[in-house]
Amino acid sequence: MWQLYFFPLCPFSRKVRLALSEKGVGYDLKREYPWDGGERFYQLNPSGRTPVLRLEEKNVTLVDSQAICEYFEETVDKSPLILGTAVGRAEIRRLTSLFDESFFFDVTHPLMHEKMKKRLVLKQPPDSKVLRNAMRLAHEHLEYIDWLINTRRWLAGAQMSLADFAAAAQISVADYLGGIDWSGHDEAHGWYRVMKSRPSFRPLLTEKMEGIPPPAGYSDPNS
Ligand SMILES: N[C@@H](CCC(=O)N[C@@H](CS)C(=O)NCC(=O)O)C(=O)O
Repeated sequence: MWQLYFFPLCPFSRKVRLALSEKGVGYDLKREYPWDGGERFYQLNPSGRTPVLRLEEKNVTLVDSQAICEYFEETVDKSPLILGTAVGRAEIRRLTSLFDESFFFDVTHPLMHEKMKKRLVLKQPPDSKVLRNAMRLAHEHLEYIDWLINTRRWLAGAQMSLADFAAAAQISVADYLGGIDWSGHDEAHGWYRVMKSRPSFRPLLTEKMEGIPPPAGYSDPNS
């Protein structure tokens, strides 16, 4: 059985969990907080980052959410997530990396640092200026999602793809940390509600990070 080293507010672990669930791949969860520096974890991944996926009986370790998702895309036929023509697959990869990199850098990471790491590890108050800037940038990203959903059925085209899961994974962590304001973003909000109502999303929405309760409505697929 695969074992996923993760923590509840790691957006990249969420992306992997959504992809594994959509593809019907079973796994056990092992909570790992990178800042605690577990020795076994650093042996598996010297960069000290989650997610890490390990198959002990075959001595296989997979690191990096995109490498993990591509591995299962290549080895499991069910529910293709990087699909369509070569041009279509390039668009899926472009948007996946946009959310993994830009959204994470602009929105998720500053929120995680200010509201999670400072609270749990550094014991410092959050910087309201950094939080305001992250929320401003979140609006810009949501505006882009509004535009995408106005022009196509799913983020990267006619079919649901890894781009939708990568984006929803980032947004779900930002939402947990109170960084998402949907006002003025009806299209993006409608798309996110659909993502939230998928069976693959349910376990993520009911999971809590110790010491940080989510806001009201976070786990409700209709809100
Ligand atoms: N590109 C990597 C990024 C992984 C990453 O940045 N993980 C964060 C958690 S969300 C981490 O473990 N950071 C180390 C730390 O916070 O000390 C992926 O897609 O898996």
